[in-house]
Amino acid sequence: MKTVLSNRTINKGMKAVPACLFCLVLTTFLTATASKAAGFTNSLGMRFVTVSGLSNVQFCVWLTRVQDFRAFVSDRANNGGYEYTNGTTPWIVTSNDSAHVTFEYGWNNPGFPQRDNCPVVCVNWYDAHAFCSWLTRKERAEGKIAANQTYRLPTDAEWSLAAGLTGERGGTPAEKSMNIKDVYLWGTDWPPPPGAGNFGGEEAKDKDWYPPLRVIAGYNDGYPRTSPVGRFAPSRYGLYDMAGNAGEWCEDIYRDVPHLRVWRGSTWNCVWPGNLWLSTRGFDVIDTRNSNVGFRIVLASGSKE
Ligand SMILES: [Ca+2]
Ligand SMILES: [Ca+2]
Repeated sequence: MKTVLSNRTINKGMKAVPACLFCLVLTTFLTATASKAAGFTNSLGMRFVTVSGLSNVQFCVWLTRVQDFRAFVSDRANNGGYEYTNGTTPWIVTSNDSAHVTFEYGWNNPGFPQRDNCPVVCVNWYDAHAFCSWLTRKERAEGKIAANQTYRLPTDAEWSLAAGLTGERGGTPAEKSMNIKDVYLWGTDWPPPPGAGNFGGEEAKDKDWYPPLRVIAGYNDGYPRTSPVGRFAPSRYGLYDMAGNAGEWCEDIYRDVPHLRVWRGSTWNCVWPGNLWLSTRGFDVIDTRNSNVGFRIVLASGSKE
């Protein structure tokens, strides 16, 4: 990880009996409002909540899990011919070091054991898009979501808002990266307080860890690689793993070349304070698969894409 994190370097509706048209309209409005506030659970059991300042987007509280991605890969009749081995071979990250390996590795074998409820990793930006397209088609057909609702990756700006990061300056994600210093998801303390997230703590230094690399002294989260989603303190909006566990692809170009895409939210192998600042962006080539990067999806309204 260099400046930035590059793996190469480094609830129910209301019930009422309306007595008039006004009451009917009001009841409908309140029901919709209550449902939205309570969140939405999709056909895969992924839970979505609203974020202050984003009226048309709901964020999944979890990173996309292995079990979610498996549902996509397994649905051969409807997944658009998704073929994992058409992409680049994956990078298996052992710490801040990484190695290119064969297709023996991948989303279902990232070089360490994965539980079904751990975040899927070794997925590139195209894989994440293919998952979103599949899920949108599937749930529109099932009537689970409306015709104007779409699953997609968050934008870089949406991700910042969801993380509670405001006041950023700069145009591109590259210009914004690391501009707000020493601000973490949990505040400004270093090292992280217990239970803050899954990072490169003392538990990470096992036989596969790159020997010269330090870990976060005095911090032990119990998970040397990925951890099941939802195990650590959530953000103010109830989103889990916004710091640590797996990195999260976003829609945006990192800077002026289209093949470099942003990812946010730090990873299980982050050990340097700057890597955990909320303003810090990661980036990678669009077809890169890393064992520390996955994705979080949003449900957007107002698009018929
Ligand atoms: Ca850890
Ligand atoms: Ca994360």
